[in-house]
Amino acid sequence: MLSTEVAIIGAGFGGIGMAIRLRQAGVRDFVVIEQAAAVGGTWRDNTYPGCACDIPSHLYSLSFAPRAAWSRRYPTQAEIQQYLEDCVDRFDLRAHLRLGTSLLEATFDDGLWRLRTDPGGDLTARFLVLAQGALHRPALPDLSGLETFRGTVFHSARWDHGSDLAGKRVAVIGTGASAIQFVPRIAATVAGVSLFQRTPPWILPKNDPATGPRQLWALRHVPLLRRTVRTWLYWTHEMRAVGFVLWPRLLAAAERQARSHAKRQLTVGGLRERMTPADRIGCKRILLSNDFLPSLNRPNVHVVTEPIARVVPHGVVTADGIEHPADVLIFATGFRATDPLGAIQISGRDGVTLADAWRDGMHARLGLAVAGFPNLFLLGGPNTGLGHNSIVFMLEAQIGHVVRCLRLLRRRQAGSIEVRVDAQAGFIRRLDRWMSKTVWLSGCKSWYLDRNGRNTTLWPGFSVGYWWRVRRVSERDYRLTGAGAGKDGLG
Ligand code: N01
Repeated sequence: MLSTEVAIIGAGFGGIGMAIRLRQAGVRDFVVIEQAAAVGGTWRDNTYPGCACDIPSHLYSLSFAPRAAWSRRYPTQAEIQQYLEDCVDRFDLRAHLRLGTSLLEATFDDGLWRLRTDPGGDLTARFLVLAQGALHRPALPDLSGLETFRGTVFHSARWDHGSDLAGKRVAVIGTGASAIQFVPRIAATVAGVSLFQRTPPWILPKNDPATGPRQLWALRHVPLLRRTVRTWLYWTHEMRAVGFVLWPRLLAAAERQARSHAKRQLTVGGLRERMTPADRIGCKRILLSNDFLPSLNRPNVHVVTEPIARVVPHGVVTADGIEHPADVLIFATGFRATDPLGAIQISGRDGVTLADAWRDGMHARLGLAVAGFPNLFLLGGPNTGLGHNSIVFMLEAQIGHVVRCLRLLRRRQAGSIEVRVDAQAGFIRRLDRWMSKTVWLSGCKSWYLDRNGRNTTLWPGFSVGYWWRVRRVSERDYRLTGAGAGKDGLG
């Protein structure tokens, strides 16, 4: 059986960032297990037309792997994917990658994680880092009659590039972050779009200028400028947390801006009413777009707000009995963010599985560690997503914490590290208290909430506050046991 010091699951921002930091800490014995054939995570999966990020490029990248040559303010999917591929080469990570390999099961036994993968058989690791993130399992609504549909069906995160949409009647379900990006791109070539909207999103303008040649030159040659831009972007985004987590009423100004954006952009009668959300801005993710609302004015685009009753062989029937003909059905219905593990079975100390521990919803101390699961770390775990700033900042803070945990173990010559039950319980109590003040619990239904209505996805505070909490590892919070047998690095 093969053995390694650290097994990282997932090769998105979290997994690649962890691998870079391990190498920089002198650890050479680690593998990155990735089910797909390439790195990139959600940015590899989402290849739909117009896919781009809504956090600026210089902030949506690893601080320890800066890149000057971003083509515009907000990175496109292709650029982010290329950036992560470049990171693999720049930090010499290729030999550590096990692409096309799925983790099926991991069991903590006798101080080691025993992993079963497909293909690849068995592997043992002292430490297991789950870095799959939350946006990798497409959510597909259970629509009656779907199996009878005769046309092409796919999810926006599994875009069927072999299917030519030109001249087709396309039904799109959902008006979230993905749909608002691809609908304007396909609207001009398809025969028609029926856009099924359950609740409308709040949309703000996207100020997305291309990077000019002089700017590019300066960013390439003046590293201090790049760092200053990043710092400026970080703090201007961070300030927005005041409205999200402390005083949602402060978001009223953003709501006014979104209303006037819609008023300017929607010219067809009745659309403004249908596109005005009833919930408070920020309760669901705020979207940025300059071209989505104008695309709804097109004569071949129809916003359908009547609930879907069923799918029939050649279309979608709404509750009012109207059939909306379709040749292609695209689900833009998001991800199973509150159930990221799927069928992967993680069994900790005493044989308890993570699915059991999370039966009433996901929880982890600081989103990083779960009591009963020694030597297991989560990146992008429960309650570490952000509504206002870059997730990459949170991932970097977590990666730093994991390296500090490994260093502590090495210093204490211990074999395993596990978060204490009381430290975890105290944290969850505080988290729920902080969460109760946030805009995300102001009454809307969103993918941030689990089936019990608990927000298990977002951090209910400032990201700098998160960084402050994870910057140190304390033995008050973690229990160290056993004798260490580490092989390399972290001296
Ligand atoms: O998914 P979503 P997404 N019947 O969950 C609707 C990141 N991301 O793929 O709002 C009918 O936002 C649902 O309706 P409602 C980003 O974090 C980022 O677009 O629940 N409709 C909603 O309209 C984002 O938040 C970027 O009422 C149904 C839509 O489907 C996250 O990924 C780009 C339905 C789902 O929207 C997910 O985005 C893309 C049903 N049964 C993604 N079920 C950027 O950085 C769901 N809906 C720009």
